[in-house]
Amino acid sequence: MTETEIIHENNKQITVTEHLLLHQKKSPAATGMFTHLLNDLILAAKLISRSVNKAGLLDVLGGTGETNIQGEKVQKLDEFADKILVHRMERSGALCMMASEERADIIPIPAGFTRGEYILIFDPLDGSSNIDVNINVGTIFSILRRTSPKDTECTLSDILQPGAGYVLYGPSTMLVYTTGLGVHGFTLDPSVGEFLLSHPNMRIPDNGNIYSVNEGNRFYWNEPTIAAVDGFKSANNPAGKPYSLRYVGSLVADFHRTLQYGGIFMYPLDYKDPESPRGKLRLQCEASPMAFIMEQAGGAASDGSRRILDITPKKLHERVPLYVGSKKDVEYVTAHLNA
Ligand code: AFP
Repeated sequence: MTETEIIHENNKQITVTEHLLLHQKKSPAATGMFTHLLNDLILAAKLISRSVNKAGLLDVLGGTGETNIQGEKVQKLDEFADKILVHRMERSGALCMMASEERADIIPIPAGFTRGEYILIFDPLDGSSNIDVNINVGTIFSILRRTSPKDTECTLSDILQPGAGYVLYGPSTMLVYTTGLGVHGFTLDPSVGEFLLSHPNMRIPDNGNIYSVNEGNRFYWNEPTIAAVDGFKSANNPAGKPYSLRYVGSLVADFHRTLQYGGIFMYPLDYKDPESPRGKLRLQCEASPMAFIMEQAGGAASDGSRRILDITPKKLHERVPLYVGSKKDVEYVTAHLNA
């Protein structure tokens, strides 16, 4: 029986660790370090999931009173998730550095811990302003591999991206990841504490019938953006009829729906600051991992003129506009933006 047949035969019983090992076998040069790294990350995700699930019962709701590097209010669970990830991952032995959406600078691996060749960039709890009202939040991660020699300082220009994924803390907790061999989704079975394969080989339809955007920002958009969004409400679009609008305001939730049903999620360029129009979402810890996943599932991701995965970051916490989803829907928007 082939590996794929084994997965399909027993897919409800395959744990994420078994799945990772099956994929590891497909890369003869693999040392197992990447699998080890993902396993540590999965444990951190389970710990975060446990606290998110009990958020209303523990003293973890509300803000810390602090503001992060993005100028956003830090929620107690943001801080908790960030600490869990840093604590676990600095001990993994697989990383040479990390970066978190919650921290201004890169996070070095402290002296005394084994260093590896990977870089982990994460948003520990995306959508955290939704926690207090019990709406889905998620952890997003991107795994880069250093391209510079091992005995030199690790920098953010080390940009090979062998893996990306997210954990969605929703009615059930789901892990969705790619290592460049398709996109696979796992659901946490709390009774056994394991993520089990529930969504093998996820594919997005070529076009959908849902658009997702914060239309409250319309006043700050340029004309091409308004024309594209209005197009989704007309019959002049890839589906040939008006789309439905869905917007949670948690990227992981909006992205996960888009990945499964098709359509498009957008956070367009806006002119809130007329001197410097920009997108809201962070390139390295939000746009880039989601773009990798979306392309692996057969979709597309653009900043309006460039493929997200072709953008070389100029600094940590760089923001970009994001148009991600079904190929035809993304092309439809970028055609408006570049007309
Ligand atoms: P928070 O983590 O501050 O809730 O921000 C969430 C987010 O980065 C992303 O998850 C959403 O898609 C986006 O912001 C929502 O932004 P708006 O509230 O401006 O629509």
